[in-house]
Amino acid sequence: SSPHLQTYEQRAKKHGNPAARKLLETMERKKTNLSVSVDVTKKKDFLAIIDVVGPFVCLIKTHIDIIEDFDQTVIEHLQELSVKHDFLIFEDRKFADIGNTVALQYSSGVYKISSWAHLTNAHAVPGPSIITGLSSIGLPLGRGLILLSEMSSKGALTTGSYTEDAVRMARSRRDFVVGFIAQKRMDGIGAIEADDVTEEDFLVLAPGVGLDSKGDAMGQQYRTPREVVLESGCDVIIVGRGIYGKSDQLDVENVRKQAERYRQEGWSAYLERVSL
Ligand code: 5FU
Repeated sequence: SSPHLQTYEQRAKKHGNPAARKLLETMERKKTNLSVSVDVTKKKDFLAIIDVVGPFVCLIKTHIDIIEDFDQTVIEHLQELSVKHDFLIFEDRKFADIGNTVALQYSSGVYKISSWAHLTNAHAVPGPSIITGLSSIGLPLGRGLILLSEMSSKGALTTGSYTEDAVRMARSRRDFVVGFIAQKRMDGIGAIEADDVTEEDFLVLAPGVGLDSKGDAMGQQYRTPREVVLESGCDVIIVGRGIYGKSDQLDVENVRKQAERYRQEGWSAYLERVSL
C-alpha cells in the first residue's frame, strides 16, 4: 500500500537513508509530526523558542542566515537542544545553483550547514546536477535532501510538468533525496512505466499550515493540519507564526500552548489516516 497508509514506525524500518529513518523513528517515539519553523532574528529568541517547543516537535526548521547576532555558539546550543529534546534539524536553505557552487554553500562559509543540519532542501530548477553537488557533501555524513516540488505561496510556478520533473529527479536519487516540500503526496506523479515506484517512500513536508489564519499579506496561504495530513497525505506539518506569533512580543506560555495544540491536531489527523 502507499506509504502514507503505513505507520511512521513501519516506514522507519524500511527506509534506506539514515536521516529519514531517524526522523520517522523520532516521530513515532514522540508521537509528533510537527516541525516548528523558527523564523526570528535574535539568537536569544531563537534558542528560547526551541527550548519551549522542543518536547512537541520531531524537527526544528531553521533559516540560519536571518539571525543578526549569529556566532558559533548558536549552532552549539542548537545541537545541545536537539539532544535534550530529541529532535532533528532542517535548514531551509533552498539551494538553487550549479553543483559545484551548492557543494561549497552547503559545506563552507560562515554556516557550514552540512555539519549540523540533518536535512536541507533544494530547488529542482538547476536540474539533477544540484543533487550531485549536494550529495557529494551530504551523503558521506548521512544527511538527507528534500526537493521543493510545490510551494505554498500564491501564484507559485511549481506546478504541472515542473512538479513532475522534480519528482523524477528525486526518484533517480533515492539514496539522498528523502522527500518533498509539497502540499500533497507525490506518489505516482511523473512516473513512467520503467520506473520502479513500488518501493519508494518520500516524506512530504508541508509548510503553509495554520489554524487561525488563511494567509498573510505577502502571499502565504495556510491550510489546517487535518487538510494537509488527512486529506492530502502529507507527513510533517511545518508551522511558524501560528506557533510563535509576533516575534517582537514573545509570549513563552502561549508558544508552549500553541505547540501542544498543533502537535495534537497533526497527530490525530495521522492516526485517523493510518486507521482508514
Ligand atoms: F518552501 C516553502 C514554502 O513553499 N512555503 C513556506 O512557507 C517554505 N516555506 C517556509 O515555511 C517559509 O520560508 C517559512 O520559514 C515557513 C512558514 O512560516 P509561517 O510563519 O508558518 O508562514
